[in-house]
Amino acid sequence: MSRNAESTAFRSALEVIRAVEPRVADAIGAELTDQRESLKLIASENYASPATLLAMGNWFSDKYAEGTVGRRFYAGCQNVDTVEALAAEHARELFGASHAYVQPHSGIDANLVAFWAILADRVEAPALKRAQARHVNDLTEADWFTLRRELGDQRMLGMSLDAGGHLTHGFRPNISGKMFDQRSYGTDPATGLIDYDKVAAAAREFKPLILVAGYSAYPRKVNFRIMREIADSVGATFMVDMAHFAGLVAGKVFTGDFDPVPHAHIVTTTTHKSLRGPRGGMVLCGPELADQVDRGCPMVLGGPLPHVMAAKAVALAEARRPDFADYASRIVGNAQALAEGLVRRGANLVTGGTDNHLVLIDVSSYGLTGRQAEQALLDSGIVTNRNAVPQDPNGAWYTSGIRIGTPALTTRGLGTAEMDTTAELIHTVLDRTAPGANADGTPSKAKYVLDPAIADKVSRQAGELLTGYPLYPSVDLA
Ligand code: DSN
Repeated sequence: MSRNAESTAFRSALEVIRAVEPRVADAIGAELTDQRESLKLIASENYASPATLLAMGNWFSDKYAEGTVGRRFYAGCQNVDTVEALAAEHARELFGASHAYVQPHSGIDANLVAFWAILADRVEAPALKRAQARHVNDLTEADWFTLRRELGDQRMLGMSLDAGGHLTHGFRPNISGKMFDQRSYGTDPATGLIDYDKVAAAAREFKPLILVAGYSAYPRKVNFRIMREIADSVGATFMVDMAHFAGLVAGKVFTGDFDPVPHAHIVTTTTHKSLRGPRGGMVLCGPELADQVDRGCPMVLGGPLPHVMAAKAVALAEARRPDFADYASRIVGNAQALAEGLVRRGANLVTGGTDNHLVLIDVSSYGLTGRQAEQALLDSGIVTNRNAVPQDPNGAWYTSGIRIGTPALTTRGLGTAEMDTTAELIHTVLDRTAPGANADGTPSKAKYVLDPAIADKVSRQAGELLTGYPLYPSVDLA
């Protein structure tokens, strides 16, 4: 696609928007400038292609399409059928899955679809059978009461939040924690790694209906073959949330025991992280759960977003191209170079390094909380996010960690040499930042002291690093 065509498309779109609400057009333009100028190291973010972005901005947004391909509750869905079928086909081919459901609007939605598909299969279907009913509407009041109790009385075992698990894997502030009786498995305090024997022991003791694997802040691979064996040994359904590392699975960096698709009963993901698609979710499964998964809407989802499904189809088609595998392997090479650069300069990393796209720095060795470090880095033009580390004494708000990831910078084209420079910039900021104090002199977990001259210098250096790697070089809004 020519630079001209993409520039014209985005410029024209902004002109049309500006005619109605110029402040929105300005904010869209400003967002591009901000993204172009910052060293984005947020592990869960990326830059979708112009084709993916443009596929979302159109009249598909106007269409209701509850139901599934060829079986809708609304008329006139033939074009939505086309894009939904295409997105699902690309997903199946890309991941080697027998079934793909591309309607979830986000990762939490994908997880809810999976949880309720499992509950429908493991709890509701047997209850219907026992009552000799075909549909929940056919149950007596008493049987319905019993079933509702049973649905709300199931167990889930997932990775603990401070070991890198995700809020949607059964934690109380999230709906999943209110639905399930949840227990967590953590990581070995000495190595920071998952201890599979301990997971197996926890599964034997707790006997969960669902064993969940997947993470948002664990810098290593997970052996899904072993996790499946553990699930099978206690009769649990094995679910993997691969939202963070779907791009590494798609790009065949995670294969064999580390590819969740052949091992899990059901796999969920977002489409916008390392997979580099539009914001959204997706569920993959085998034939046993396919019918239940397809009931995601209206079970827990509103009408599908056809414009986003169109963009999913485009992004998944991109991920099937051979250059995506190269991209995925560069993500990991860059994360490892970043980790090595940080360790060489004295940083303390959870597990000492990384096998995937993310690195977790324990900033307590710099005398800082995650919150202080996050802000000091932001002042210096480096965008990261604070994150708890295992057994974090500062909890989930202040934290003791900084999570950094390489999918976005790798999309821009930065390589291992630039990652070493990035490590130098991060280390400089953390090393030169001191914890601050409250007005009464007590230590603060949020305030910090960083010489503005250092922040400015690092900011300039970060900008220089990016000049060789323009973001959306095909898009000129001037
Ligand atoms: N917000 C995403 C992340 O940063 O990991 C997942 O919820």
